[in-house]
Parts: sequence; C-alpha cells; structure tokens
Amino acid sequence: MLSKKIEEALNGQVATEAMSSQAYLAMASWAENQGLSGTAAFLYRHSDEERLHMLKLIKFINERGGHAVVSALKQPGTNYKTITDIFKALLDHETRVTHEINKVVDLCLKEKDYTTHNFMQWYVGEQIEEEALARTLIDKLNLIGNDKGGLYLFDRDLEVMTSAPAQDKAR
Ligand code: OFO
Repeated sequence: MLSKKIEEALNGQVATEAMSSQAYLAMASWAENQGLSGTAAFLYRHSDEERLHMLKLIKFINERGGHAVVSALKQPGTNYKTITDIFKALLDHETRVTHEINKVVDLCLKEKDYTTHNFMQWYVGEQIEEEALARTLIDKLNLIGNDKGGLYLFDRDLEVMTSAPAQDKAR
C-alpha cells in the first residue's frame, strides 16, 4: 500500500511524463512543418514513449492501492527557431525530469518504501539514456553548423533510427 506522500509524488511524476509527451508532440509538429520528416518521426515516437512511461506509473499507482490522477497540462512551446533549439529544449526538459525522478527516489528512501524505490530504478536508467541521446544529437548538430547537406543527412539518420523496430522498454 502506498503512503499518501508517495502517492502524491508518483502522481506528480504522471503529470511530468504527460508533459514530456505533449512537449515532444509539439516539437514533432514543428519539425514536420519544416520538412524535417526524420526528425518529426523521431519526435512523434519519443512522444509515444513518454506516454508509455506515464501509463506505467498509472498502472503501478493503482496496483499498489493508490489512485492515479490524470491532471490538466500547460500548452508546450510552439516556436523554435532551429532544429538545434529543439534538441537543446529536449535536453533541458530531460534534465528537469531527472531531477524530479531523483526527488521521488529520495522520498522512497525517507519513507522506507523499497518497492516503489525498486520500481523507480527503471526511470533512473531511462533518464541516463535519454540525456545521453540528446547530448549526442546536439553534438552532431553543432558539428553540422549551417551545412544544409549535413542537416539533410542528420534528418535521414533520425528517420532510419526511428524506423528500426521500437524497443518496448516501458513494459
Ligand atoms: Fe520519461 O523519459 Fe523523458 O521525460
């Protein structure tokens, strides 16, 4: 059975994952409008993955005797100037998410809720991967600079990466 404090913290994380999904959906739409189809496909898939992260939390809260709450969301940003802005915003967002996850993990230890602590380790590992991927993509974009041919190849690489079968990591 979840304590009220842990239930609230997990519900906060439900909202954070939902916000991630919305933010990446908005970025995907921006990229699609710019003709960056590979980047758009990558971001649409990323948005779907964030929704799975949210669902995993909702199921856990309800299975542990809590009540998972679906809350309202703020509108995400819509105006990006460049593709590099997108990935910088994505990295900033993920860094904040990591901070939020660490706070939940910390609370689990304080409350001696080792079951939820164990469950949250999946999110800790996921954050390492997501931040690393965002940094790699920003490094590539910095190398490319204003080279249109480089940007074309970057976008195509993301298309290839995205068309690989999705790892169903959230289950
Ligand atoms: Fe859910 O991993 Fe990003 O936010």
